[in-house]
Amino acid sequence: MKVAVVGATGMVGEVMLQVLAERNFPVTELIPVASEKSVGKELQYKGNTYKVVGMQDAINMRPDIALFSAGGQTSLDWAPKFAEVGTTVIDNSSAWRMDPTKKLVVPEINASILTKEDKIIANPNCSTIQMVMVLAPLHQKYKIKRAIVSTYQSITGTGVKAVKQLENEYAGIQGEMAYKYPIHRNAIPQCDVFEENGYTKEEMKLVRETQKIIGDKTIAVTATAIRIPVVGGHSEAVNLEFENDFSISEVREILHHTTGVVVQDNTDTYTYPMPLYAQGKDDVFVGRIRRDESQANSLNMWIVADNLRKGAATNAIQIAEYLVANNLV
Ligand code: 11C
Repeated sequence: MKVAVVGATGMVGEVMLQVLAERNFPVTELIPVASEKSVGKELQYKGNTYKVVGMQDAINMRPDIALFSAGGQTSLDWAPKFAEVGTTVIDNSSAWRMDPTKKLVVPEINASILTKEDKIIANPNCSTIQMVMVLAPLHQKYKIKRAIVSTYQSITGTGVKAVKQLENEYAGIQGEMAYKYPIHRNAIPQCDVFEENGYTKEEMKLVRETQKIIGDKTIAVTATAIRIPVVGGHSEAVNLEFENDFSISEVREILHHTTGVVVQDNTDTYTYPMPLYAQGKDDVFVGRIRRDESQANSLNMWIVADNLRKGAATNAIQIAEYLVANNLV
C-alpha cells in the first residue's frame, strides 16, 4: 500500500507513523505530508529517512490510503481532492463525522458498514471512541436508555502547544498559551469551542457520535468535558441507565470478552485504570464498575485510554487494516 500521512509532523501524525510501524502495516511507499512550512523536513520511519511533501505533490503520487490528521479545514479542502484520484481517506478531524454520506467507524463496532465506495471515512473523536468501545457491547445486551459522562481530558488532545504551555508553567516561564487559563494545578471546564446550546463542541461530539456509531438515536447522552493537566490519556466517569437489569459479574464478563477492552477492577488490590498507565497502549481500560444505588438498572464506571492511540492513530490504522483485509481499497 502507498500510504500518505497528512499532518505527519503533528502529535497524532507522529503516533500514526509509530503505530503503522509497530503493527507492520503493509506500507510499500510512505508519503509524509504537511503544510508548506514543514515541506522538506526530514522524518524517520522504520529506520529510513523521508522528506515531507506538500498536499498537491502527495495527490500527484496517488496514494492508496491517506491518513489525515491536519485539522478540520484542511480536511474539508483537501480530502475530496485525494478521493478524486482514487485515494481512500481516513480522516481524524471532526469535518466529516456527522455528514450523513460519510461513515463514522470504530472497527470493533461497525467496520462491517464499510464498502469500496467509501472514499472519505471519518475517525471519531478520542473521547467518544473510548466510551463507545465499552458502551456498545453493554447496549447490545441491556439496551442503554441514558448515558451521563464527565471527562477528564489530557492536554495532548489540544496538541503540542498545550504540552508546551504546561511545561512552561512547570518551569515558571511566560510563553504562548494554548488555553485561556493556566492548566498547571487547574481543571478547565472547556474542551473545544462553545455551541449555541451552552455545551462545548467536545461535549456534543460525545452525544452525536455515540448515537451514530452505535446506530441508535434513542440513546440519550449528556456530557461535561474537562481539561486537566495530564498527558497520558483521557479518563471518563460514566453513568449508564439500562432498559433491562444486569448483574455486575455479568457486566464484567461481557467487557472481559470484548476485544480491545481490558477490565481493571479490583478494589481489594486498588486496581483501576489510570492515564499514567494507559499511555502508549492501544486498549481501552475500564474499572470502578459498580451499581448506581440511587436508581434502577443503573451503573457507574471509569474508562481510560490513550487519546493519541485508540482515540486517534490506532483506530484510524485499524480502519485501514480492515479495508486491506477485506479488499476494500
Ligand atoms: C480534545 N478530543 O481532547 C479533542 C481532540 O474532534 O478530533 C480531538 C478533536 C477532534 O480536545
